[in-house]
Amino acid sequence: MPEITSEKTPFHSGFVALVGRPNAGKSTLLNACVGEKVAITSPVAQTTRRRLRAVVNTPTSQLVIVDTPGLHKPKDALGSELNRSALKELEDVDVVAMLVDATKPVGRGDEWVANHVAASHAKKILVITKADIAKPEQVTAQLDAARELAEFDDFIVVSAPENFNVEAFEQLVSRYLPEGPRWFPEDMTSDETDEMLVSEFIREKVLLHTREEVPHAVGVMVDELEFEKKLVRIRATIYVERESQKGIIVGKKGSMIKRIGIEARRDLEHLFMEKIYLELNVQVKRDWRRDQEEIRRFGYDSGE
Ligand SMILES: Nc1nc2c(ncn2[C@@H]2O[C@H](COP(=O)(O)OP(=O)(O)OP(=O)(O)O)[C@@H](O)[C@H]2O)c(=O)[nH]1
Ligand SMILES: [Mg+2]
Repeated sequence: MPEITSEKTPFHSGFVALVGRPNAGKSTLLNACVGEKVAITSPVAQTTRRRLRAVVNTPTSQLVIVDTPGLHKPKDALGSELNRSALKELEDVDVVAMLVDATKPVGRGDEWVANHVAASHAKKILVITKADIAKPEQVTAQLDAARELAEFDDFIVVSAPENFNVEAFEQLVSRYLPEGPRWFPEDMTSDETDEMLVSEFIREKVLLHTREEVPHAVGVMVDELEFEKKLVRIRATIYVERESQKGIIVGKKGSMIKRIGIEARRDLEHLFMEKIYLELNVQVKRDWRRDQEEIRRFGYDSGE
C-alpha cells in the first residue's frame, strides 16, 4: 500500500516595490492588483508623492505591494524628496518590479532607474506596461531593449485596464517571495490613513483637470474629517504657489473647484460607502515645494 502523505503548499509572503519612471503605470498596476482604487493615477508626471503599501492576498501568498514616486531628474526640494523616497524602497523589499511603458522608447531615464535596480539585493522583475495601446512588435522590441538594461530574474507584459496578466504578475512575484506567514491581516488593504486617502483623492482631480505647472504646484491638506451618523464631513484646503494658480483652481465663477469637488466626492463616497459632505478651500502658500518643512507638513517627505 502506498503511504498517504499530505503535502502542504508552502506559503510565500513579502514586499514587492513598483519602481520606474513617472507615468510608467505603477499606481495603476497597484490598483489593478488590489482590485480597487487605493492609489491615485493621472497622465501628469510625478502623480505619486509618497510611498504607499497595499496588501494583496492569494491562496498561497501575501504580497505587500509598495507603490513609489516615479524616478526623475529633480527640479526642486520636492522632486529630490520623491526620488529619495522611491530609492529607499529598493533596499527594503524582497522583489523589485521595474516598470517600463511599452509605448515610450527606452531611454537614459530608464537606464538610470535600471542602474539603481541593479544595485539592489532584491529579486528583479521587468514589467512592460500598457500592452493594450502598443503594437505587439513594439512590445517585443521594448522587452528586448529593457532586458539589456539590467540582469532581471524574470519578466512579464501587462495591461492594467484590460486586466491582462495582472494575476499572472502576482503569481510571478509570489514565486520570488520568501516562505513565511502573512505580515498583515487578510482584510487590510493599505497603510494609508483616511486623511491621506482623502487629500490624495482630491489632488487627483486637480491633476486631471489642470495643465502645465498647476498640477505640480498643488498640495492638499485635510482640515476636518468627521464620521457622523450616515455622513462623513470633510473640510480640506487645496494649496498652490501663486495667485494665478489659485484663479485656475477656482475657475470661472467657481466652476473648476465645483467640478473638482463633485468628482472627489463621488470617489470618496465609493471609498467610505457613506454620504460625503465636502467643503474645499483654495489658498496660496508661496514656493512650498522648495521648503522642506512644508513638504513634511503635507506628508510628501520620505520620512528620513
Ligand atoms: N492604456 C493604458 N494606460 C495605462 C496603463 N497603465 C497606466 N496607464 C495610464 O498611464 C498614466 C500614468 O499612470 P500612473 O499609474 O499614474 O503612472 P505612475 O507610474 O504611477 O506615475 P507616477 O506616479 O507619476 O510615477 C495614467 O493616465 C494611466 O491611466 C495601461 O496598462 N494601459
Ligand atoms: Mg504613481
